[in-house]
Amino acid sequence: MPIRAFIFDLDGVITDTTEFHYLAWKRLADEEGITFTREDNEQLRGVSRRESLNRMLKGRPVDETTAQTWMTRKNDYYREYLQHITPSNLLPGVSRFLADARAAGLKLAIGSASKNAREVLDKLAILDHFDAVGDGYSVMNTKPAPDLFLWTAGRLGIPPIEAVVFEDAEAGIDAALAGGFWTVGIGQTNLMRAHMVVPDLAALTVSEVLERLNER
Ligand code: B16
Ligand code: MG
Repeated sequence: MPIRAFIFDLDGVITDTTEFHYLAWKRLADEEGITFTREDNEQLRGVSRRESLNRMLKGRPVDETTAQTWMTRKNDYYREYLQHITPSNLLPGVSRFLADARAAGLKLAIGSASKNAREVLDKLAILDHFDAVGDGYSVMNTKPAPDLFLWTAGRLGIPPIEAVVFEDAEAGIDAALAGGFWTVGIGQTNLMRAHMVVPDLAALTVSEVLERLNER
């Protein structure tokens, strides 16, 4: 099956908002007297806001009203940091990679767990580069469930076997594999289940991806 589409995770693949998520959760945690480190933050990569809160709480019980208030507060802090995002926040190689993929005739989409994905893409000035945007509003079941990538591929009209998912999080690689997609792991984290792993998109060309995955 020829590869006809690329689906990109946003945070950690296109731009690095992980630091902003960290600062926002850290602010909330400090205010509430909860210990929260950068290592703790690594466990939140790619998982939903709700699951992030659960992981931050590490079993500490909070009632539903408090949980909702805390998630709103974290998101308010996060959105303050987002105001500083500009096209200079694109990760290395992203602009060239997207342009080359488009020139190769591939369909392009975003598959992000974030409810702020459209705003981030807008601030990066690349929203119009994508044929579809799957985000935190698109499906109920979040990564590692395959639903978001399946929804996004459906919007493109491309079956999973003809699409590659680029992900920086284990939850995202597992979601893509569960959906029957090809996978490229991005970054230094432990993404051994991915079909290919590279440090960032600057280390990869579109033809390399197509050649290596079409061979398999
Ligand atoms: P929000 P991705 C994910 O984005 C982040 O990696 C994760 O840390 C965050 O909790 C999640 O989005 C939800 O974000 O609170 O903005 O809805 O990696 O799937 O692009
Ligand atoms: Mg990510």
